[in-house]
Amino acid sequence: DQETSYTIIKSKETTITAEGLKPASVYVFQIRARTAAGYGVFSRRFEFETIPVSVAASSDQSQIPIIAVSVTVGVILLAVVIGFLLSGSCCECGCGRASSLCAVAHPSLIWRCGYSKAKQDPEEEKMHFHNGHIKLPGVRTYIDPHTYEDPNQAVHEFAKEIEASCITIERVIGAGEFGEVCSGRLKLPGKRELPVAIKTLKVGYTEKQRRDFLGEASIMGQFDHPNIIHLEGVVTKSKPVMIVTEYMENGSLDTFLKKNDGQFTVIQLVGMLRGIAAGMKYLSDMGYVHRDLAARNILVNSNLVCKVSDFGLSRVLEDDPEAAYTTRGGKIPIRWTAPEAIAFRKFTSASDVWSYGIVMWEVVSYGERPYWEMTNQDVIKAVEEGYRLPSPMDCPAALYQLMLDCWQKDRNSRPKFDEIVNMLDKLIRNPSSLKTLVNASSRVSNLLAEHGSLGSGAYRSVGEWLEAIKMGRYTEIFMENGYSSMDAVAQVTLE
Ligand code: ACK
Repeated sequence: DQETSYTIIKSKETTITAEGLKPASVYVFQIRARTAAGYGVFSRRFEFETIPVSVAASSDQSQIPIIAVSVTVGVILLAVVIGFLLSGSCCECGCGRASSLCAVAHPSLIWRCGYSKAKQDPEEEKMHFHNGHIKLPGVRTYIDPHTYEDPNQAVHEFAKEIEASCITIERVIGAGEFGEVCSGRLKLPGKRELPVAIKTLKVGYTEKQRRDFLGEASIMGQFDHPNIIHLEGVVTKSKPVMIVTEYMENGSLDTFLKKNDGQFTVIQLVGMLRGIAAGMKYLSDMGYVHRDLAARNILVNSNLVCKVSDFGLSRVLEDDPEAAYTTRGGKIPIRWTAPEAIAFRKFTSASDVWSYGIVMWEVVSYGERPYWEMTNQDVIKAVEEGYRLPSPMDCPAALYQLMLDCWQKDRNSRPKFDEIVNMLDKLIRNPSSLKTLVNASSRVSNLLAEHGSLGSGAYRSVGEWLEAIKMGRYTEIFMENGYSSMDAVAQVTLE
């Protein structure tokens, strides 16, 4: 339950020695087997505590081999047992697959087969697990394409192969990391023609690029929800390799909102947010953590329906121009990411909820950039110190409160996506609840409260203070309204 990091050691042997352990620390070991059919379930947790440093230094260190031997014995025993289970009849449905593949083919048997949520991080040596949660019979679970030895098998398990001759490309609508994004039409035999978006893989790709490119289709193909972008299929048997999805007439949400600044009713905005929350609830129920939820990764159709898009593995973040390298080497879209995910890569549905709060703020402020021109480092520091984005202009108080709830430091205190959906539904059913807006004076007082050092002489001028809180552009307004000294600013009250 503590904020720890996790390491995976992959080995072809049935023994490993865990080296470089810290003294006086508790280590938990879990073991799982892997065959060509995929991963088995994790073993139960085995806990070991390393000896304190003073004992380690004074003793003849004879205890260290004991720990290593205990681990080794545990590994051997578990590898044998799990290996037996995997090769044997874990799957009771008779399909002859190992448990993880059985779960794909027969989701209702997940419980019986004891399927464990697959990892999402392609970096196999070191990775973090997401909160494992118990799956109920009949509940579908996301399966990481990496659990397939052959990525081609994964893509064909989850995505339909489309004949290139069924696709007409009409125009280029954008550029992705792997190639152009086009709009066009899909005419499958016996079906009516559909407008589609087509992502292409540029020529001269490497095998890894092809795998990563199609990885997105393997993920998207597992989802079936009105607020998740729908995969029509893939073209892999001819070139260029393509991913074909439903066409979203209004493109990505951030650009769409900027283009239509101030044009929607509050109910329309809440309707968009409700859709995104419903899509995210579906993903979190499936055990999928998005990690890059932001308005730029939401697509909007002609009916203003918002759909979550941009699925991938490490690629999601590689592809995102907002993602920056952290000191620990991971690439993270800082402004949208929860502090625990930035600090120790604890990506969970709760960190997706934090990002969702940022998306709410983007939507209500019509595509404004979160934290404006603050640098990533300043954002990290400010958020760590308790600073939160102020309410957008004309924001219903209930929506701003929900944003603040999503930005609770303690991730367990944040609302869950189903609670967010319920809350937004209530607001939509009772539009008068959206009439109370966060007023301008409390917007200011939030800023003042966050920066309590106001009256203490920390700033020599109003301009310096506003610069410090990244609000320098308001200096003139303060001056014009008579707030020309820090003493005058310190007198500002809610009233
Ligand atoms: O803002 P946009 O028009 O919406 O520009 C980007 C561009 O392609 C690069 O990603 C657009 N795009 C991506 N997927 C789709 C889709 N399914 N339908 C319509 N436009 C899309 C996106």
